[in-house]
Amino acid sequence: MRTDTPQPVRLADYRPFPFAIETTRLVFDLSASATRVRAELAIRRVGASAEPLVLNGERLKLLSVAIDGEALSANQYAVDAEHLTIQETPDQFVLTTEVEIDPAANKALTGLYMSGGRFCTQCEAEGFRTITYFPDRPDVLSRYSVRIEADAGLPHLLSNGNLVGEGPLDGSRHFAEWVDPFPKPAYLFALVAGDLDVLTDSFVTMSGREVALKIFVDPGQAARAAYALDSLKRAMKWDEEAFGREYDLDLFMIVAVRDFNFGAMENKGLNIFNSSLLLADPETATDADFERIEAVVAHEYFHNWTGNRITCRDWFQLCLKEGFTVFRDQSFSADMRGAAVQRIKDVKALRARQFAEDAGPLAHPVRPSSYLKIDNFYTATIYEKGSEIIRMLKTILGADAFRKGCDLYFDRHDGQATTVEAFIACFAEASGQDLSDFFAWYEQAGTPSVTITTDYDDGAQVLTLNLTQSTAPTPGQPVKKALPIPVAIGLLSHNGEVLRETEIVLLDRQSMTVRWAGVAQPPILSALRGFSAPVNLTTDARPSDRYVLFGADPDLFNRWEAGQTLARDLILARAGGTPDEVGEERYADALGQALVDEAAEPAFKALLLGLPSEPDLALMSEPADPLALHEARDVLRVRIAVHLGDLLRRLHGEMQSAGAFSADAKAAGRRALRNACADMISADPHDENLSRLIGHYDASRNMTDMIGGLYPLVCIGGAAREKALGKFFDSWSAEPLVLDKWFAAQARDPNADVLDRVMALTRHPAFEPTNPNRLRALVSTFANYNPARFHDPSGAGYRFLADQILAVDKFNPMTAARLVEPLGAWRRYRPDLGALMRQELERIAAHPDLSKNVLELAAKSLT
Ligand code: B3K
Ligand code: ZN
Repeated sequence: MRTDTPQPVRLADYRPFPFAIETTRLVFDLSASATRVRAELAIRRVGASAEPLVLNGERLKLLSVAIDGEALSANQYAVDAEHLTIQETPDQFVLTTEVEIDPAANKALTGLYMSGGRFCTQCEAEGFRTITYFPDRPDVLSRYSVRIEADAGLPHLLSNGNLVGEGPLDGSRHFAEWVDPFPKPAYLFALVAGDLDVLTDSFVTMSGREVALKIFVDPGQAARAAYALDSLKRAMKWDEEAFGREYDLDLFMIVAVRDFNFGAMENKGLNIFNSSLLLADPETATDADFERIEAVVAHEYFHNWTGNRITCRDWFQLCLKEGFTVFRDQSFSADMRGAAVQRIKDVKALRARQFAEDAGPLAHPVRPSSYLKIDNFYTATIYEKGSEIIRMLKTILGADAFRKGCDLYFDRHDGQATTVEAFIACFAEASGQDLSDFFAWYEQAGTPSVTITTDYDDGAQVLTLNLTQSTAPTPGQPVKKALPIPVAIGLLSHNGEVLRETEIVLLDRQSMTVRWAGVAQPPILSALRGFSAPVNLTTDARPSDRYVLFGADPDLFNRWEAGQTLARDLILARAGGTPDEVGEERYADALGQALVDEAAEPAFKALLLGLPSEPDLALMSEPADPLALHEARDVLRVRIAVHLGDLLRRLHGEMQSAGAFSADAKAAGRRALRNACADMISADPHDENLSRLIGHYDASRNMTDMIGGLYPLVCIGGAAREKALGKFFDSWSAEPLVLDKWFAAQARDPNADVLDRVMALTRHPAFEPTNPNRLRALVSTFANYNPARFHDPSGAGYRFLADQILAVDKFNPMTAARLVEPLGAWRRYRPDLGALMRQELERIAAHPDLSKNVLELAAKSLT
């Protein structure tokens, strides 16, 4: 065990910083192992107190410190592992510090580090303190000017804002000078230096200003940035139209790097991206990659207003920028790709990640009230549930009042670091509605359960709806309040006609009753349309009602949902030992009918064909038995593959496109349906099907089709698997992003020998644990997406994960911590499995020298 007990940071302890940093001048003398950073901070005391100046700083070698040009002697300041403290300062002064840092040794990938021979930074949330001494907190905004000096072998020297000077220096060195006119918190600082190719374009904003756009990538990769550039321009235009937000600098830059702890970062004017979320062409990227790139490019761009121009007062307000920005990027994707399909995908992701988090030991409110490491709070709850809250706000207020509230927020808080309360106040004021109850959505953890029962009075033609809600206790919150839950409800007749259009019922107390008159015949309820609130819904619907919805609900989300619910109940029944064979056949029949519906888009049919995932099923059965769920799900797959064999083969053939590749949503939808058919066909691998799948894989000309062929062959196992994997490796071993897919396909392999194979892959020469993409492709994919094998009854899967966590924690705590969650769910599993999971968590928690990041999650998972 660690001997020191790290102290949590609490929202209740927030105090403004007693000094303003009016300007920040940084001079970087770059060198791989000994970079010098000089910082000149123009500081003014705010308020009357005589508090000392305390700056954050970690892993810095302090060379000098001076006030107004006078060097301080050792007794005038104090340095510990995390701070520089100066007890007595003038009220207004310039503080100059000089430090040395070692970017080449930085494998934590936070602060200034090296990736592929170039310098880059990641400062959110608390990386800036490993670059220089500074008040590293989001409410200290300062105007930055930056000078970078480096070897000429690093031709591009980039930072935030506008380039105001560059030129040669003595020897083989050169410099660049950058000025960012917008005050910003330190977490938005960025620097990149390296040999890069650039793809250039421009965008004319709504007020007629021309903005230069530049995307920097590895030499030779510029063509692969074209889709990101196109996405950026569409996002810039969309934000003007949908939110009235215009870009504000003359230059917008994005840089792609291979070694990055997460997806991307919205640094002012200089976004830095994980190359996996920026580089794409049809040969090496799948449609899912294209889709993610479009969404993440937009997300980071949208942060320019929701995050940068208006930032967070403290890190407890993280959802202020993240939840809102996810809502904005989801709305953008819905406009680009079709609202229903996008909504289904967003809800699938929400349930898989956020509902799981909310049901476990790491459940926390969208605005938490304490943390040990803020890095651990970049969670699905802050992001995805944070976005759902904004969506509900829009549903409750209506689009016009919502937009007025946004306008007021942008107007009132521009240039500030603010709070969730201030944000909600804008909507209350703009709409005239009292939103005080709504705020509980931010403060209460856990997924609410909503139950709706109905009573139809034939004679009076009245439908009575009884709605109730409850939320189970979560850690630290034993008693829950009722929340205002918008439930979108419509009615269908038994032959699928519309009886009543969608209406929002606001369930804002424990239980309520609604009476609808004029309902001319016994109705079928279509509730929670479009997934109008992030809740678990139970109704008194019978399977026959669900089949009506599955065949005819005009709300496509609920049509999909009806199919998922039917499939889920069949799988859970079989896993629980009470299979319903007749029901399974009926489901396969209904699915077949849905697949031939001419009116439905291929992208939607592809989603219908996907059965509930194993992790989702585990969440719905307690205690979960992953192997039983896997086997029961497989039985249903086989039944569908056999029952619908001809149809699946026909669709698989029809969806093949002969023409040139297009990345648009329509073409991607056809590929998705074809690949979903291939996946289902693989459940019945007789000779004809097998040769069809081999043909699919061998003939594939783009990565979507190739992965769509590879994975079914991996599932089938045997010689087909070995051959396909061998061919894939030989073709792509020089392409890191594609090789990640090779590792991931093997981590998802459902065959019984997979754990040994995954362990062997950690010794493969191409396995680089210091690269987060590669590590996640293998280890995280296995632990999260292969439950039947991860939960091996011997506990070997858990042991493997714990060993990986401990090994990675030595150099990259942030990434190690992200691997803890699959073990944290131990209470929800079969007791024998749960005990083995717990044992591994205990082994982790007892490890000496554990990082705060991993310690926080392991400890919370155990208590
Ligand atoms: N704001 C960053 C996330 C930073 C994560 C720090 N651990 C990317 C984003 O959400 O847009
Ligand atoms: Zn974000």
